[in-house]
Amino acid sequence: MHIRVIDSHTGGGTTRTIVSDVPLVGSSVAERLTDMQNRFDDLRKALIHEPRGSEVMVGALLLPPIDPRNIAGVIFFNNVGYLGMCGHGTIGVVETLRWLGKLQAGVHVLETCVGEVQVLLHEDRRVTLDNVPSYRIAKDLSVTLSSGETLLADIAYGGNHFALVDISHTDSMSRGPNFLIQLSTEILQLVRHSYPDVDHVELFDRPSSPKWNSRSFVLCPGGQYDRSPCGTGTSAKLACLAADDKLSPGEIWHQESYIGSVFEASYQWVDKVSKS
Ligand code: PYC
Repeated sequence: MHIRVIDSHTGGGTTRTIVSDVPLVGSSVAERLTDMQNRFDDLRKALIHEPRGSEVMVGALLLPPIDPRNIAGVIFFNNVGYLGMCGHGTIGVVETLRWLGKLQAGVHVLETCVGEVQVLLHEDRRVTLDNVPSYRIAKDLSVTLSSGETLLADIAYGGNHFALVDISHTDSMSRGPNFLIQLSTEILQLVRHSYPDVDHVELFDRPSSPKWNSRSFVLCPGGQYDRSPCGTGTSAKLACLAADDKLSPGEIWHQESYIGSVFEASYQWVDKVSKS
């Protein structure tokens, strides 16, 4: 079987887009995802695992759209399974479609297994995306580590489920990625007792420059960290800031990644009832 893929790069995050046809069945992207899990999971592993891939990579399988007005369907995956949505991956897919000559500047809609995502390809090749509705689920969950230290986690959804933890009162961010992976993995295991859907952890510290609002370290489900600022994680962060009245609708938030790349984000209320 010959599979054609195109790799792209979004603020440090790699996206491997499969552009060959994979004959999935289903009348929604979620149903096609189930078909992929049942019949083509070896393809996911072959494309993302070494020696062809790497654990830091996100894969994106392009599908014909269900609604012909949309540009494509997309299933995101990584080294251990499937993602509801992926912000850096969406930007990578848009750039790949542009590079293939299949997308012009303007507004387009991609179908993901958690809903439609509107994307704007700018004339200068920047990409803006309007993510699925995001919301906070819980505030200030106490998480006591084996060291005895207690941290507070917010639980929020931004296309994936996140535990968000402020570590700016500690020196953790300066202790290197191995330490941060260990810390966030322990937080993940503790949080999942109460919130089993959570599969990403975001640690927040002060930014490296006063131009940005915050710097994050994001643990992904496969045990690696996101090199990009994490689009779905940034949406989860904005949901928490909105719920706490710390950011106004339309106000810009600059989220810096662990490696120093930056996403610019803002929000609008869809349904204020979801505020917790
Ligand atoms: O950008 O949303 C994102 C993302 C999720 C996992 C890795 N990147």
